[in-house]
Amino acid sequence: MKKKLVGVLMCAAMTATMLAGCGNSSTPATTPAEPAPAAPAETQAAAPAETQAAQAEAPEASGDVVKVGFAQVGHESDWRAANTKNYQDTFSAANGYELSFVDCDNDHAVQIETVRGFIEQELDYICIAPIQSAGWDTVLQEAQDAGIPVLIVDRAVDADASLYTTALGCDMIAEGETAGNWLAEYLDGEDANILVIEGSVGASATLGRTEGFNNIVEQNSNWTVLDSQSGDFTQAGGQEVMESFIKSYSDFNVVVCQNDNEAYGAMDAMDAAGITYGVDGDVIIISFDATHDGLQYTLDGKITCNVECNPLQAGFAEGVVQKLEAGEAVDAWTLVEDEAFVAPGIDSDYAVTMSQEVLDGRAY
Ligand code: GZL
Ligand code: ZN
Repeated sequence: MKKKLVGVLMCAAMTATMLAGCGNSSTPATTPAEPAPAAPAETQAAAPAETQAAQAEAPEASGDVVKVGFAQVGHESDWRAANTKNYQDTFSAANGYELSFVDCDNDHAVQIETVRGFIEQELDYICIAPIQSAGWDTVLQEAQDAGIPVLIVDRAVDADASLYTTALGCDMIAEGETAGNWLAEYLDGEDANILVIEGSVGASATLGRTEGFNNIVEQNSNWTVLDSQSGDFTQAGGQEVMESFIKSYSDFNVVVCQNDNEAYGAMDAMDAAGITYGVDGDVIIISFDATHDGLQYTLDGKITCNVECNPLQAGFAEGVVQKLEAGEAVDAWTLVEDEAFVAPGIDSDYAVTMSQEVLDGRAY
């Protein structure tokens, strides 16, 4: 089961240093702050081999304020907005931080330069949610040479684990396999003609979900993936790709959307084309993220299966910072656990059946 981060309502005046970035998100006036959870429990070995990260040099105490830079992917989805808010709530002035937050607008070059800017400012810690997995070795080496601990958060980088202090996030391959395993359970031997709306090109979330789902496709000889194109994790992208799919294919019965915003766009496109979907429709929609609106559509039976990826990850990042501040070693990898949800009336070994109570109990 997903670890529950018990939210403690602590309204705190929020100030944060915002650096010019394409889409700076506003800093909420007062928001409930998530307490840092207890240090992440020993986690199952995942992506990089489980090794105790080299104990990074705890930075010179910069007074009592800890300066943290966060190079965020962008503002492409509801999931991203929840993730951003969680970091701003956690690394707040009230909690003893000065957060330099930059929205890198899904632009890898901007993100690399943002990290270089953090290095020049000699921040105490740098968090990076990498837009893409490739192209990180050089700037990670620069941060290491500058003695600044780097936390790779949410998504993964395709770089040697010795180049950063720790990584944390969900297991995207497992998410893709959960979607596939649920589909096999639900179809119960029926044929599947599948269209996939992928996430942003080169993002580990895209690569992992695609790999995981295809692992299950390979186990089902009567399944065909008709096409797979990137919708860039946006609603507009999902609609555009679905519109092009509808022009090219007429015999599909499954659409896999690699996040909720793409699913909303795909539903708009199918509505316009008179194609029915959901538990009472012709097309099964599988989505990822399980954001509030995504789960509302799942509760309504429009999205049949929604695989969660928990955006409330800042507490884990703060746990790492606190341990480093105390001079303690940190885990090289922290898995953020998640689960899956299915429409009412569906029993599954792989997912929780949605109800209003489940929706009301969600933290985001
Ligand atoms: C997943 C995250 C993905 C979400 C999308 O951890 O990186 O990026 O699934 C977001 O909604 O755009
Ligand atoms: Zn933008």
